[in-house]
Amino acid sequence: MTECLVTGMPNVGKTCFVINFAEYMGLKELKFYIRQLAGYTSVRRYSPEDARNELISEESNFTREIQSVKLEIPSGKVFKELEIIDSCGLSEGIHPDAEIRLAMAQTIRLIRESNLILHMIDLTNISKEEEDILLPLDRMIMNYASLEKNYAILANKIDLHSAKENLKILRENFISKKIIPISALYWLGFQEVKRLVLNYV
Ligand SMILES: Nc1nc2c(ncn2[C@@H]2O[C@H](COP(=O)(O)OP(=O)(O)OP(=O)(O)O)[C@@H](O)[C@H]2O)c(=O)[nH]1
Ligand SMILES: [Mg+2]
Repeated sequence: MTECLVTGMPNVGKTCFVINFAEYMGLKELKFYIRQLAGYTSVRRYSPEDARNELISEESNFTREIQSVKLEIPSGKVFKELEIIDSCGLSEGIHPDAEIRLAMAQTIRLIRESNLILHMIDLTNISKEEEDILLPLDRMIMNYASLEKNYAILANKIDLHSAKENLKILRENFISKKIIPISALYWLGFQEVKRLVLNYV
C-alpha cells in the first residue's frame, strides 16, 4: 500500500485537504484510522460534513494524532490501496505541550517512512521581504523530503488575497520542484493532485 503523508506547519490546511480530497475521490463515509501513541490503531467513522465540523479548526495544532483514510483505486482488474495520512503540524523550537511534542515526533518519523510526501505550504506565509521566502520550518521539510522522497508542494489557500502573487514567487524560486496550487477549502487543484498520487499507487 502506498502511504502518502500530508505534512507541513500548523494551520496550513492539512486536515481540510485530507477530508475534502477523500470526498472528491468518491468516499461517502470517511473511516479514519487513528494511530494511538500507545501503539494500537483505532477507527472513527464520519460523514464528510461531520469530519469537517469536528476535525478542522483555525486553532493551531488542532490535529494531535496521526489519522489516515484509505482510498481504493481501480487498476485493471484489481483495486490498489492508497493511504492518505494527516499529521500533527510541525513548528520550530520545543513545544511546551508534551502531547504536541510527541505528536510532532510521530510526524517526523512518518516523513522518514512514507513513500510520498505532500508538503503543504500556506501561500500567505510566503514572504519576499525576508532573506528566505520560506519559513525556516518549511525550508527544513523541503530540504529533507525533496532529496530523500517522492515530493511535491501543495501550495494551499490559492483562493486568498495575495496568494497568486506568492505562488509566482514560489515557482520562480523552486523551478525544479513540483508545485500544485490548491484550495483545500474550495476543492481547487484536486484533479492535478489526483493525477500525481495515481502515479505512485
Ligand atoms: N481560505 C482558505 N482557508 C483554508 C483553506 N484550507 C484550510 N483553510 C482554513 O485554515 C484553517 C486550518 O485548517 P486545518 O485543515 O485545520 O489546518 P491543519 O493544517 O490541519 O492545522 P493543524 O491540525 O492545527 O496543524 C481552517 O480555518 C480552515 O478552514 C483554503 O484553501 N482556503
Ligand atoms: Mg489538522
